[in-house]
Amino acid sequence: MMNQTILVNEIGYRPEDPKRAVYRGESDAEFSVVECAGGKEVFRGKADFARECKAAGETDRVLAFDDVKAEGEYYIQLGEEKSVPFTIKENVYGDALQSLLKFFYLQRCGQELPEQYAGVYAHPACHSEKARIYGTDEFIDVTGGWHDAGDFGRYIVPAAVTIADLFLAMEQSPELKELNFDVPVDDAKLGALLSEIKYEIDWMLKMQDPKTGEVYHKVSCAGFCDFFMPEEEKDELVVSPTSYTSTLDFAASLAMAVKFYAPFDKEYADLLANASKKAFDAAMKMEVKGFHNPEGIVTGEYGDEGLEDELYWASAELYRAFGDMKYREIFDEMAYTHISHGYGWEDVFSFGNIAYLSSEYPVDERLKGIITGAIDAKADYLMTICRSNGYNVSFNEKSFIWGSNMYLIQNASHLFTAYSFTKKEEYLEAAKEHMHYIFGKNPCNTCFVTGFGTNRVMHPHHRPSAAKKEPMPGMVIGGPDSGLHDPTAEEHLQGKPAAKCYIDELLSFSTNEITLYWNSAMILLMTQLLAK
Ligand code: G3I
Ligand code: 9MR
Ligand code: ZN
Repeated sequence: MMNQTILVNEIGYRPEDPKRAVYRGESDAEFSVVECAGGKEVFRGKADFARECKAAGETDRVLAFDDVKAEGEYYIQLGEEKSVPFTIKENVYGDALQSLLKFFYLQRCGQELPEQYAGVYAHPACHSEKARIYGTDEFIDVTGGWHDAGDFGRYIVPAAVTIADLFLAMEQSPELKELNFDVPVDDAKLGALLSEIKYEIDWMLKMQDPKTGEVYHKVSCAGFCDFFMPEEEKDELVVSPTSYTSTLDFAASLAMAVKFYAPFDKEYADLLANASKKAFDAAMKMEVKGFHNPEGIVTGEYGDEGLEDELYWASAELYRAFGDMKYREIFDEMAYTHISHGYGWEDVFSFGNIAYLSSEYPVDERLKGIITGAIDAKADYLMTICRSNGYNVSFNEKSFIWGSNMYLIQNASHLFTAYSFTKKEEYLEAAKEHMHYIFGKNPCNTCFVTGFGTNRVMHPHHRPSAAKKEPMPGMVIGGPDSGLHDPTAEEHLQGKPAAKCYIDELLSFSTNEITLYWNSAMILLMTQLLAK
């Protein structure tokens, strides 16, 4: 089914949203929108002009059917070709959002997950032993938190950007704090999401060296284990050395957390604030260098050579949270020198921009204008790419790197941010097309959120899914990577157009894995696009 010629958001559309399918066939016949039940044609239209899409190696035309608004199940037909069925209804994305949120609970480490909530992925507590501080005979308790991805490592840098996305999502849609998503809520007064994030933060706090305030980069076994359930990984846990990036990302993300927990637990919020400030001060004394795996440790590195952005983010975030001019002076100087964008684990400038623009403490108004101008300029650039292809998405041949779906999702969030102060409708519409891309309207003809759509991902690179031979639902897949960064991709994807360098195979970790921060990016985008 992965090579259909009519591509749609395989979950569906909200009644008032623009509705565009992509047609990559040759016929110039009219197309119809047909009710699944009974086969009644409810709309007829024509494909628009042909667009060459080099990134996908195809010629695409757009099928617009905005006028179809009545709630129901439909498919599109053009000649002999049919799309998969899709739904039109107001809360069409509700199940997907809840599943994307439940994923964090299902990634919990150090706790038994009962069958009542975890179904086939239920397991006894895992990784409950103390971990060796690398190169010493000292062992510390770093239990808890969420497994990072398809592996069982727990890493501070991705953890920080994950909770940052979720905090921004709750700022965008405060009702997210009240949403239930079929998980046990540890602290009812917090609500499900803040309670779930606290499980991650409580682990992060254990990763801060109480003496120096520096933050250990990760805890994992020395290498990646086989494809079994987490409690079966019995090798010694090792806490890797502290790093500049983990210490600053820790400081920034905990500074964000303070305002969310303060209304419920002042003491806990103060603890977060002190940990954040202590980490920031510690980072100011650290050597500015990226993390590299120490000898004998070969799990995920999250190494990073661009090191401005972490200080850029942390200084803005701590200024927003605490108002001390020492933070703003650092940010102002950096921003006047160089403004950039990025929300990924490697590039966190955008978190800094948003923190500065959202600050209630006084900021440099001229700088604020420069930042919003830079955001709009980047959005304008992204639109030049969107307009060039039938998917109306900001991808070109160079876009398909490891975790490309996240970068496309974050481009959409960038477009939404720019829309929020420019009100340029084209930005909002293109941002929605990126969501449609993830849910199936893409050159791979795949719904990139497990458990949803018709053309589903069945073999994600995710150890519990592999162990149970059942893809865990609600996980955003990394997507095409034209760098062919794993042996399976190298074997099967040679010569494919960049946008089609994806394979639904367990061992293709560079195209078919899942991570905390791919889910959190999607949750942020969905709350931005679905806000009332
Ligand atoms: O940013 C550059 C880009 O400028 C350049 O054009 C492109 C060329 O290929 O490379 C880009 O860098 C890539 C980077 O991802 C983009 O974020 C690197 O090549 C690529 O090696 C790097 O891959 C990372 C991967 O770990 C290997 O380090 C992924 O981002 C990251 O998501 C992934 O994270 C892993 C953890 O280590 C372990 N847990 C699973 C998790 C997901 O796969
Ligand atoms: O499963 C690991 C995945 O989480 C990482 O993203 C990936 C790259 O670091 O490595 C995967 O582990 C593979 C290892 O790198 C090489 N041997 C096979 C492992 C399982 O695919
Ligand atoms: Zn675990």
